[in-house]
Amino acid sequence: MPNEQLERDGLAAPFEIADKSNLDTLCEIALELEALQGKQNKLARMAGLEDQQRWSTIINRHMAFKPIQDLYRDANIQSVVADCFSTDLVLWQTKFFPKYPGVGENYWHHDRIIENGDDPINIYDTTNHFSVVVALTDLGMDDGRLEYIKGSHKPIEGFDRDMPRIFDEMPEVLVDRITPLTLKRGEFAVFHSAVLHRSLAYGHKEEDWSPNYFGTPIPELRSKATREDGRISLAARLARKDTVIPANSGANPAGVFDGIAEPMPYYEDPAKQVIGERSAVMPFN
Ligand SMILES: O=C(O)CCC(=O)C(=O)O
Ligand SMILES: [Fe+2]
Repeated sequence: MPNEQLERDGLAAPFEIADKSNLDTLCEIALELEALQGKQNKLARMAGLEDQQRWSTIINRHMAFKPIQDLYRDANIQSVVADCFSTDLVLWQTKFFPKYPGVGENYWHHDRIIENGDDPINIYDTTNHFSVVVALTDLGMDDGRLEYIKGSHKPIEGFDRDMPRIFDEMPEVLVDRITPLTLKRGEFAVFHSAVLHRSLAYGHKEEDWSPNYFGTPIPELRSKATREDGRISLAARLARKDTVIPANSGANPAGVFDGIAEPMPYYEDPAKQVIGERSAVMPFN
């Protein structure tokens, strides 16, 4: 049965997962992976690799961590996705979004990152690219809240969609469509991946917020925040089964399909993560 909200707004929510028993474990996985990345990035900086700051540890860990797979087998996620988008889908990307005091915003963007192989993005095709976002903790108004542009899965008069995937200034014509998406722990939303959305800097009060306002990371606040202070969402991207997923978008950052390689080697292309030259011998004198 078509979901009226999804048809109209491009997004449907809130739904509730059937089994919440894994939520704390999922948070723990996200936080440990993020902490690991922080350490790796610090070491990369100390090695002079300023331009090699990565966030690969929090992307595509569903092959390595069974609780993530179990989440996507949840009876309610399965039935809502099947009702809304039908079956024969693949999950090709997952990403944790941990935020706590001092963490900045995620700019306006859409999740239609790929089309089919190298094909150009076909933004208004509503048959094939979908997103699911699950609240692993409450995602409230002040918790780095998510917002989306109602109806942006369809052409909107006066809005030219020929623009970068990520941008910071919402065109005036769309400002009155900005809609908060708040979710309680264990709730989830589904949306057409073309729907424009963002999340605010953590801790912004609504009265401090105005369209086109963007917070920046505040390192002093961030370093004081404890892991329990924040919020975490987990986003997944789905595509029709026969979609050709480009190798660098749908890869396990650890290398092989179900690998858990920690720490992560800093390779541009995970497919190159085959250790060929092992020798540690270098000229001495
Ligand atoms: O939760 C967030 O901060 C961002 C989520 C997001 O961009 C997504 O669900 O695709
Ligand atoms: Fe997104």
